[in-house]
Amino acid sequence: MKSHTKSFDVIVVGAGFAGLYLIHKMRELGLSVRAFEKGDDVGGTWYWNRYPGARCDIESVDYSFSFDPELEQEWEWSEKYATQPEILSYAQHVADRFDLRRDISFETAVEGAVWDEETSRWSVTTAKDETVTCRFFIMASGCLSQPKDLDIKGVETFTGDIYRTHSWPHDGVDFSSQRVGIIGTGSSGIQSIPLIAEHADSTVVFQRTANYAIPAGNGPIPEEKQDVKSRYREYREEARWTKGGVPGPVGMDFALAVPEEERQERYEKLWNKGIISHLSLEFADLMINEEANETLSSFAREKIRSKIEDPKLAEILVPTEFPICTKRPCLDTNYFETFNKPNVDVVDIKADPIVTITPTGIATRDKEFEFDSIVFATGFDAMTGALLVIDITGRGDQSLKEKWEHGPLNYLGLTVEGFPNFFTITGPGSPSVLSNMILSIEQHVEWIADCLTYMDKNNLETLEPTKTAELGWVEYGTATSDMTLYPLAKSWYMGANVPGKPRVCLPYCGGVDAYRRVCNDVAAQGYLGFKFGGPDGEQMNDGLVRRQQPDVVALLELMETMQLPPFESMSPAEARATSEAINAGNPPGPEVGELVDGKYQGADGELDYRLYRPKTTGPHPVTLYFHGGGWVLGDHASDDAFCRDLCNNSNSIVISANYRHAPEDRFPAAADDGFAAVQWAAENVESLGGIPGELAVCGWSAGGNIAAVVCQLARDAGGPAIKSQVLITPVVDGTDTSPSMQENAEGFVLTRALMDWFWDHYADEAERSDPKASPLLADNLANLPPALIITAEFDPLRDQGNAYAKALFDAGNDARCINYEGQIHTSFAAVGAIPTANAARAEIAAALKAGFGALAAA
Ligand code: NA7
Repeated sequence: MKSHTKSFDVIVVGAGFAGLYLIHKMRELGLSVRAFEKGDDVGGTWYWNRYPGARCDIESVDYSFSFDPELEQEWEWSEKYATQPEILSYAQHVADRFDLRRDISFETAVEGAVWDEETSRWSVTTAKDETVTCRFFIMASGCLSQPKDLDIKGVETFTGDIYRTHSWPHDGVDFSSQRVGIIGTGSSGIQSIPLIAEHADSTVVFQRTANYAIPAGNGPIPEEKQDVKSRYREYREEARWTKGGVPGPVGMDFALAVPEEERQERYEKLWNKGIISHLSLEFADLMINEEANETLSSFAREKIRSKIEDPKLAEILVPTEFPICTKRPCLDTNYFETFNKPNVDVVDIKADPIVTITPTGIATRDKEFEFDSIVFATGFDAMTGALLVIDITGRGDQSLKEKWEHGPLNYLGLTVEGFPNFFTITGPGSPSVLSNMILSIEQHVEWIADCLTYMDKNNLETLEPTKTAELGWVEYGTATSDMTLYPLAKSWYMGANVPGKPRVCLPYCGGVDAYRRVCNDVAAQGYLGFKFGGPDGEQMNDGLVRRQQPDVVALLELMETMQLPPFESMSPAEARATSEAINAGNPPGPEVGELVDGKYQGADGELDYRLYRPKTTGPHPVTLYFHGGGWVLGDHASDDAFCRDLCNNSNSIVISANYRHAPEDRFPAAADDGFAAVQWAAENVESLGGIPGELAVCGWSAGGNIAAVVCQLARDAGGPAIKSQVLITPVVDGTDTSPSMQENAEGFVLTRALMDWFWDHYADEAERSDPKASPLLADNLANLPPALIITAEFDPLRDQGNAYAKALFDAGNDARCINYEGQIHTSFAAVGAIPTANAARAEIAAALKAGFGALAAA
């Protein structure tokens, strides 16, 4: 690569693990590199945080570099969880081994950086008043390195000693014979309190929020990891494709679907393993469903309670304010047990707030405490603090601080629009703190190195994300975190620990595997979402790397790994068996008031139905529901979770009525059964617990087809009266060749080939233009019930759904269509699996409610 010798090709801020690997990697590319480091040695976090008990909460065999097999082999970790001194000496060893120190300026803080449009270079100034320039400016300044301000009144008046966990004296502190007050019960507090209390005369902990901590079970490297060096290559590769960057089991089943006893057994094992990155992965719903999470939270609470002798102290120390894992869970060694000592106490400062720090100690509202030392373990201005403390100015004099006033806007957590040739390692918007940091650091550094190589090969000088890509990524990140429980905690993940900080979920919550796929896809598509500058002018490669909603992406990725043969290659019997097997793995829906299975008289014999009754007092209106499955698959119970959800949300009795299936019973059997079902429901409404006259129809996919057809048949037959129709991604036109049919022909779950297969089983070509098969093609579309039609952006049936709504509207009906961006054909019925479709489900329920009369609404 070309090297600019007058200044540097690359300037790096920080000489922690990210900075160290960057220096090594940039050198490999033949670039000149200089790192600036505030401390007087390498190590970053592990240089500064020297408080007693400081350890990593990721196992040492995982929390280590993978880029050099020799380094991997020569280094020996002594414990499951390495101590701060051991990790620091590992960082020092890496620096020595690769001779990295010669490219680091120690004790030199970077204060500002300005992009120079003329020269296309960054001008970087340090606290030592030097100015250096570079082509690429890379922040490797850490996610938890900028301490939170000491935001407690009176700190400066205290005449004893003040210690802060993040900048602990290098020679240690002797607390013997001292009265010590400690503020903060995050990881730093929980790790240090037992050791401080071991030596101090008395210890008082000031706790604002009780925290979850699981026993670390530290000791020698666990048996199952002892041979890891002999299989490190495969082990590391496995780690790269996990959620948190640590190999381990991932539960595909749901906590709420498992018997209590089995759940407790699994939690017990999980607890004893002492690995925080495995906690939230035990079941698929732990981080997306509060009720599911509560099963683990309450298990943890009981474990914690059992360690504390004094029930009054237990009331204070047992965490209740947030779902487990929505704040980073801590690993502890004798933390809760420490409070059983007579000289250790805890003050609940939510009940008895700190009023001020005094010259001699801490005054709460109710009491004065005297201390020789106060320890602050109050945390960090996480993820953005260390980036914004430096005055970084991009194009058009815009500062990063201004740009991020309402939260960090960036692309992939790596690059920022308006800030060319600027990278952030493990920045907000990347998995960073929700992952094994060293693994994520390696991924970022290697991605940047590949990107710079690409630029070099293509004679490109500058790179910067486009506005579209940046906004798309921020929205994608928000949609991802909104699906989870993370926003429920007042955590530093959410920026909630720093007063005035924008409340956004800072890390990307989709996992390092999904994130790595995104970054790889961006690169594979010629750095999609970036614009490049160079001697040949600007090159723009605008676009969104992920166009579907994050949960849809996850589902599609999962299906890809399952490598299922397409339904259309199967016989109907095989397709039904496969569909049932898939259905069995779906999350269970919510509880309803009552569930009744029964039979009704279809057009040609008895058929099954399943009735879902709301928990509220009846009578209720009735929603007659028709399941999806292309007239071939499914039955009255196959959309169970969706029907439960619909019942609760619409406060109506939902009756899922089965109909005869093709190819055994072809057109118009399903439509005729649908009409028989609506007649039966209307006639039996009172005995079913419904309100006479309050009947709506709803259906998904082929069920949407039946619901639409039934409305036309009921109109033509002069009844029964139907209050409204809600058609979810319905099939309404068997002759459709619209753009959506073509754009989505190859994807997404419902393909064109599959739709053709369904039609072939259901109806002959000639029959497909019959309005009983294709309601859109009816001559008369007037006088139909009010309609809501739900369509999905990535559904072959999108345009026909939209066309039906328009045709109904044009014929004088109350009809509307809502197209949901980023959704696919199967999104809406997938309750629990596709939470981004919750808004659509709420809309469906609201439409049904609105269609029912005032009596029903009451
Ligand atoms: P954390 O996890 O942010 O913990 C900080 C603790 O300090 C937490 O208990 C806070 O209570 C408490 N705190 C912060 N400000 C105050 C004030 N003003 N008054 C009282 N208490 C306060 O930081 P750590 O250093 O422990 O750990 C950071 C990460 O490092 C950790 O997650 C691991 O990944 C490693 P709150 O919970 O906000 O009510």
